[in-house]
Amino acid sequence: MTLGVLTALLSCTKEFNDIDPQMLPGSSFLFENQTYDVKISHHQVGVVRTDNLGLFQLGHIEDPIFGKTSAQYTTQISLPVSGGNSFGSANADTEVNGLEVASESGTITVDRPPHNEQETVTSVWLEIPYVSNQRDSDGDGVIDALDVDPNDRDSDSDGDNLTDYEESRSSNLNPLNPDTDGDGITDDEDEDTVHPDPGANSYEIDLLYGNTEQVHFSVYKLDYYLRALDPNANFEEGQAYFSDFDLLQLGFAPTVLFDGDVTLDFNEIVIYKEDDPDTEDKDESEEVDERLSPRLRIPLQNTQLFQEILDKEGSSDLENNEAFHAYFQGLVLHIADSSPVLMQLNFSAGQIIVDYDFQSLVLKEDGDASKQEDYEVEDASKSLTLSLNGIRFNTFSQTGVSAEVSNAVSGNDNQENIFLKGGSGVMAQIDLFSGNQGQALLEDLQSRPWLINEANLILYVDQAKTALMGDIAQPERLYLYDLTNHAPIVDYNNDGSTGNYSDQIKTNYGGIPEYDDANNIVSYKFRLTNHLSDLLRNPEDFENVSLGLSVTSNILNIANTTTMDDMEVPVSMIGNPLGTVLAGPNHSNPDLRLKLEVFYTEYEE
Ligand SMILES: [Ca+2]
Ligand SMILES: [Ca+2]
Ligand SMILES: [Ca+2]
Ligand SMILES: [Ca+2]
Repeated sequence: MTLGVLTALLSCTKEFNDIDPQMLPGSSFLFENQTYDVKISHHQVGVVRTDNLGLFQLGHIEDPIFGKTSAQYTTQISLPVSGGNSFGSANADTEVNGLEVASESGTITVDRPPHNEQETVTSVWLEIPYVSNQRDSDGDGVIDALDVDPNDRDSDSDGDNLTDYEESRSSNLNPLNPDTDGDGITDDEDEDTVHPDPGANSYEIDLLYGNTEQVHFSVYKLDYYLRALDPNANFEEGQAYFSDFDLLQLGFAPTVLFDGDVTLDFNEIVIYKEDDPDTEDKDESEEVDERLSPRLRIPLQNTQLFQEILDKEGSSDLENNEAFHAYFQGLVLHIADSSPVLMQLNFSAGQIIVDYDFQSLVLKEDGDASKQEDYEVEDASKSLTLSLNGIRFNTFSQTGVSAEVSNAVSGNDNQENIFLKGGSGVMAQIDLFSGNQGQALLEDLQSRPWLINEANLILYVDQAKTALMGDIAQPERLYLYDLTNHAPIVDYNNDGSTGNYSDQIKTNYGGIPEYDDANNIVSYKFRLTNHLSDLLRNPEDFENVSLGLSVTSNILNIANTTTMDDMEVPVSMIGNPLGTVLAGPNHSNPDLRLKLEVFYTEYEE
């Protein structure tokens, strides 16, 4: 090795500018790494379009850095795709006019008399599933959240000396209860255990933040028509709904459907069959009819409003959902200021279940369908299921933001930290090779015979700052993108890695947390190897674009939404309420400073 090569190797941790190009070797291959300064700036999202989010939020979280975030949810409700205009067993026309069916020969084969079914609402429930998962990494039948060792199939989560795997495979043992049948004899000693509920499922509840024990919940009926098309765009474009549109505060949601404390239950909901009086030797009410994933379940008052829907059977107001939205309009969901909880629920699977009794007209046993007197009235019950679909949007407020975040947003910071916060919060801009000096450096690099092996941005969490945020979770994914074109970078597009969970998707591109032993997030790493290669090797085709950095609720969602100030931002950022504080390029701890790190091979052309 020549002296020149040795000097170059020793210089490799210095700033690039410090290296005299004369010192670089002209022949042979060298594996090197360098770091380069980056520049950051911040953008406040503020008021933003929210009717196009993939994930919505409801409630409040507060921390001393980003202040208080509040979210309210407004939604239309929709009739079922079929049968939304007909209740009970007969439609409105049959109820009023009866039903006559003639055979081909002309004789009457069905002559059902007119009959009012008198559909009467008995209860109304609002149900919204929690976002939940059943991730079981080791496949031992115990979900990760409850598994004492989620990477060991032979773990023994309930400590009864039988492994999770063998207990899960047996139909009469519960891997999460050392005494499955509760007779005082543990499973390993018990020779005749019977599992009392062999079909039971466990779930991990995701995306609930804060105090999740009891929540003061309110549901209001909307008295405002959410139009689908924008009259200012000649009804050719969808109407945009923004995060400052608060129909509750404007007085357009006057009718209370629920207002009270709800104790949250995170267990699956088991619905049993009704006992059939005809089978005397069997109690069907002990048989499971349906198992539902854990969900928020709220009994709605003011059931008269839903009675009115049933009374409109056959009316044009129920003819299609366009008409129904004009008539029933929708709901506003609100969590009281006094409940420090923020929920992201599976609103698109939300529903209102209207249970009702009715008088069903049925043909007597061995009756003749062509004889009116052979029909009789029976008590019956059914439900109408309305979905929380149609136009829906979040209303946000963000108050009490700390001075350091405000200063960063207005550019009066010293690049000590990067502040990221979803919803109406803050995103960051990262510029590589910025300014005249950066441009000169970039041009110099473009002239060099380098093969880029890897280029990284490692974003360290400023744990001293995030500790101030208390127990609020840190974001589980960040998104780095081409801010100039509001599109993914090439490294994102080229990464085909995929799976059911965020940390299995686009793993090479990155943005996935690294955790320490205490399970705190240490850093997020992005690889932008292809981005940098393009920039250095094909400068005529690739511009040195600004990069955007934000939190994300779904790394696969690359759609954008618009702020009131006409800035485009990733929709997935608006759908994540969380925030974090990262070390900036000028952080007080030099080891944590954000730099562009490049590993390359130098070769002779
Ligand atoms: Ca497991
Ligand atoms: Ca295990
Ligand atoms: Ca066990
Ligand atoms: Ca037992």
